[in-house]
Amino acid sequence: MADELATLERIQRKVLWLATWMIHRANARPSADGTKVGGHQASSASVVGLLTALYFKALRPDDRVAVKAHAAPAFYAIQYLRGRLPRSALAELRSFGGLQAYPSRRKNPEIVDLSTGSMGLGAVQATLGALASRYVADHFGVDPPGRVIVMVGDAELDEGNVWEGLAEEAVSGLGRVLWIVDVNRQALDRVVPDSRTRQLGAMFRACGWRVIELRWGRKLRALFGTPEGRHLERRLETMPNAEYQRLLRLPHGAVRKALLTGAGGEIDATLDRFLSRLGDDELAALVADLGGHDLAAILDAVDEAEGEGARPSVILAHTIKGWGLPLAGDPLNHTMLLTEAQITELRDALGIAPGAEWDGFAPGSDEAEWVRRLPPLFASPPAHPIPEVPVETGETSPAESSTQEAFGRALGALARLPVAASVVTVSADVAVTTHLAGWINRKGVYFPVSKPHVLADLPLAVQWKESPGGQHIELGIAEHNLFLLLGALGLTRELSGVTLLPIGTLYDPFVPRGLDALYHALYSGAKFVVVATPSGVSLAPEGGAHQSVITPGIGVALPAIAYFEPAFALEVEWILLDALRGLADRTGESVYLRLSTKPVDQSLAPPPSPEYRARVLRGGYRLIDPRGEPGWDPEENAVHVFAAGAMVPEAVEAGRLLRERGVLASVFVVTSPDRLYRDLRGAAPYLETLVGADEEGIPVVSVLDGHSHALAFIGAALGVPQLALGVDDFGQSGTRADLYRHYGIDAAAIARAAVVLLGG
Ligand SMILES: Cc1ncc(C[n+]2csc(CCOP(=O)(O)OP(=O)(O)O)c2C)c(N)n1
Ligand SMILES: [Mg+2]
Repeated sequence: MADELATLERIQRKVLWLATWMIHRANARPSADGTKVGGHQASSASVVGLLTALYFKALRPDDRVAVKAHAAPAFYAIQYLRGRLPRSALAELRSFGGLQAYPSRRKNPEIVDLSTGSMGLGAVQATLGALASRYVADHFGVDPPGRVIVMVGDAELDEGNVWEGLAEEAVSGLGRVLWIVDVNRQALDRVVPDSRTRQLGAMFRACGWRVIELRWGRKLRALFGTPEGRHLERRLETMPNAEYQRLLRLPHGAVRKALLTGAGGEIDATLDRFLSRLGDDELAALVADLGGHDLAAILDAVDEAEGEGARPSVILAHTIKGWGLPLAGDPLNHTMLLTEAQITELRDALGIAPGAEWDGFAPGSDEAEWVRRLPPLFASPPAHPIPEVPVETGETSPAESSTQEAFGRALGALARLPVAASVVTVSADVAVTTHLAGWINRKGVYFPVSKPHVLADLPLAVQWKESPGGQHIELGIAEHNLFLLLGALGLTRELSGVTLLPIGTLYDPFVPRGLDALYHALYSGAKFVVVATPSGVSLAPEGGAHQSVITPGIGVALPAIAYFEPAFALEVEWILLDALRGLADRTGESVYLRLSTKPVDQSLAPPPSPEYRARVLRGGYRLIDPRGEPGWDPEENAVHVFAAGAMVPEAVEAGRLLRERGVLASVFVVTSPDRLYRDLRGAAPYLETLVGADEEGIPVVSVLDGHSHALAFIGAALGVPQLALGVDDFGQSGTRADLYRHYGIDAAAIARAAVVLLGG
């Protein structure tokens, strides 16, 4: 054991060196534009012991780790030492095409299990990943997952989404989850407030977690066991964070006095006597003896957590930010870098010969032998077969239907088909109002353990039966959790080999509420469908706070997800099936369906055809075509109206009004502003093919139930004048007609805009 620890001790020094050196060299790269490269030497150093204990001892091949984002360099050093990264990669930290500043599954899936970066998001997505893999185990009989180990900074826990995640009921039963908090009492700018550090244990306990405190190292703990040592313990335990930080920065000769003249000013004679037996250097080292740097204590804590099967565990590992570096404990060390002189001094102190800075372990050394005997780290398993997504559901629509109802029907129809086995739905307390009731009645609600179906005998429209066999996951009202769980479910293919087809529903106005989480989930590489409904002011009486205005812009701007806003029921089914097929075979992107509760006359839709279907998926089609009619003159009386989703009937009506005035309008249905826009960069933009060669110069009116700018690119793309109509203000209550009139998106407003463009 002593030998083992000595080897691990040498390994962690190597990790510390390589992490520090990597950042140092990245900042020494010649920079053409003078941009600072940066890096986090202090944040890396504080977890060197924790990472060493995991990656060189505790981890097994089925464990997945979400590494503290700002410790990426230490993580990369470890991947190198474990033979998973070439030496050349280390030198390319933060360079174009090189290693990312923060661990990124999207960019480096061979080494990064789970992406982190934006405080709190990666940690919660990883944790919900344990729920996702439990789901997969419950439904597909694959091996139960290994541990999910999540490393976070202590100030990272200030992010509210962390506690939204931990408060979710199912999380408290995830026994394979282990969080390790790097309690270095420092944030970026500030020392972490004392109350915060003190509360942490209680906060995790309140969420049902087992809390393992790794406060002090073994030397201090041994002293604390003596009657006199208890005085030192009391002094250190009650010391405010800022004062402790100061202690770490004092010259060794000043530590004793600082300990003796603490709060109250009275000298503790017993403490004085006790300290007098220690030398200055010894005392300074002693007060810095923290549990998070004590390899044996860390390994014991990880073992202790392992024994806890029923609930998640957290290790509160106290550390020093910048441990082992000259900037250790400096309250401003977050972005600090060692100077050239300090690097040289560190190199010499660690016994690294000049010229050997990038070297790994010498062949034949104890460390090299140790690494050779370690089991492999996690690697993505091969994918299991996935059921085929059908071409159609066979469902028909009534004469009037909203796109939201069409979604509910399509999902209900899917529930009867074999592909349904792979579909899992998620909602944050709006399942019924987003039309998931039919699906839930058929498939049940998922919970990792069966719950008594207490309400079974009541004549309820939705049967809420919770069991490990259910296929809908209902969360509390937290859109961050919704998107992070979709992110987790959308990565089971990569992490467990089983492809799920996750569909999440929420009210469209609350997409921005979870936007960071959605962004993170997409960045992490997950694939899923978001059905956001209802949307826009078409939700008339509900009022401003529930009417989404800015989401079309979000849909266009978000990478890795295609935004669709269909007009007719059949289009909803086509888009949904196409999205699921893309998720199943991993050839498609995630999809965001923005739907409406507005009933729409389905007889306005074109007759179904393969060509119509293909056009819907490309982003739009021409619905009304007056070319060839007598009197149609592209230079005189022709106009193009591009309308999305719920505004299509208004556009059709505007066409009728215009015709009365001798103006002939082509009405185009935009099913995906996003696809149309992105496609503009291609060699033959689809938008241009929608408009005929004989229609050059015809002006454009665009209209959608959302901010006008989402379709405002069309005129510029076609090189014609455009008036972009939409909702450019907060929503408000009223009838649909009131609101359409007020925001200038009704048929009369569309017609007026056309006349203005024609110079009328
Ligand atoms: C959402 C978000 N807000 C702000 C930041 C900028 N930021 C990066 S690190 C950091 C402080 C982190 O402190 P802590 O979690 O304690 O990490 P450590 O002390 O280990 O570096 C901040 C505010 C961020 N990365 N993400
Ligand atoms: Mg910190």
